[in-house]
Amino acid sequence: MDRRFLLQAMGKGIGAGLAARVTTPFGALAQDTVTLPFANGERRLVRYPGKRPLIQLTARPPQLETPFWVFNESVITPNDAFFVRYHMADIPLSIDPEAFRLEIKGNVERPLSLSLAELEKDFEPVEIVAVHQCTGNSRGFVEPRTAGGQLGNGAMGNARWSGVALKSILDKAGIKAGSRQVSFNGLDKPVMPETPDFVKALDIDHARDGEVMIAYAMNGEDLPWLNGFPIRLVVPGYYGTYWVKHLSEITVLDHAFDGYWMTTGYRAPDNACACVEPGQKPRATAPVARFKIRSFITNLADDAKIASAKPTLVKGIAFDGGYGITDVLLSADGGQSWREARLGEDLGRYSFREWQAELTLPRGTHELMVRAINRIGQTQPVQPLWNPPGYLRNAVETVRVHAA
Ligand SMILES: Nc1nc2c(c(=O)[nH]1)N[C@H]1C(S)=C(S)[C@@H](COP(=O)(O)O)O[C@H]1N2
Ligand SMILES: [Mo]
Repeated sequence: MDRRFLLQAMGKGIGAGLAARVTTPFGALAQDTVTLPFANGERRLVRYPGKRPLIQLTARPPQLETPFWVFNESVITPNDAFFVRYHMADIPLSIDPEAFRLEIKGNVERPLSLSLAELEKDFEPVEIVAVHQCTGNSRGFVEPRTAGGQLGNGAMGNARWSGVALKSILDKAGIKAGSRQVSFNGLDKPVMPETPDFVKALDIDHARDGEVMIAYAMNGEDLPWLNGFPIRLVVPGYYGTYWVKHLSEITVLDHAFDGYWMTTGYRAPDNACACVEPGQKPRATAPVARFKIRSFITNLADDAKIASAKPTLVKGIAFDGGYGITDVLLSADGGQSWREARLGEDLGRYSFREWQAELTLPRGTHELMVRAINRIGQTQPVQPLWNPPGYLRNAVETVRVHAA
């Protein structure tokens, strides 16, 4: 791939956005927009370099959401369909892979400056299938509504990530005693000097748990530009805010990192449900952490027409914070009775888990509900939970179908 060419294309793509025509399993879209099922849900479908037409939330910075039908096509989300989220409009438009260096510094014995070639050759490669999901995924459905990107359910995806364990790199640098956190910075920058740079931090034990990784490939290819080329942090089971893109600086700290994106941004109520009564303020907050458990029906959209009195295939996906999905349950009677779905192939406890079932329904309109259960007994609430930033949505999902 010729990076410089890509960059020129990016320069043109940003802001301008190439509108596109797409065909979906739910019918051809004759126009260049989709309407997400909530107020002010109309969005353009826009094609960025390296991406198929995706749902555009903002142009500066680029924020793109995956059309939901993509999740019905494969358990792995294709790179060109994967969602994109940035906070800073000054995203890198030129990276020379030869000159690129990852710096490891701070409270370490031996500061390192690693080239991409060294990352790939000097450390043992690791691989994991893991869901990546924005903390604000599905915010558009939150009632009462909250400020922030009004996303449908497409700010998530599942990929096979290849790279090196962060632990191997930290071991090579030699963490000094008394280290508490590790911070991560990427090449993107704020446009205004007042805006705090996007920097995230993990506790030292989490950073060296052997699972957190620095990925240089996604689904067997270079990371797409907009997903963090040439390397990004992958924090399995944790909300996407920690998955720093275009990762260029790792700093070991002997104190808790006090940057805006840890102390103010991406915090949720510090209680068991990470929720408060709608409209209330939490007494205390904590940085968001592991994914709440979720499950979705992917092959039937709202108002789908199905045949009555004979089996209809219902299929979808489930995932959680990494404990592992043990059951997926479906209800067609408002949650009074639930029947078990069959789970598909197990690609690891951080992956989407496919499931399917056949339901035979009488004539009429039915609300199909899906919920998942994981190894530690977590499941979704039927009534959605609420918090001021509209984070962590995981209510039981419902799809209305008409059987005739
Ligand atoms: N450098 C950088 N990394 C970042 C961000 C960012 O703004 N800049 N946003 C974070 C957030 S909130 C999310 S949800 C994910 C989005 O990753 P994606 O664009 O690959 O889907 O990146 C994370 N890493
Ligand atoms: Mo996010």
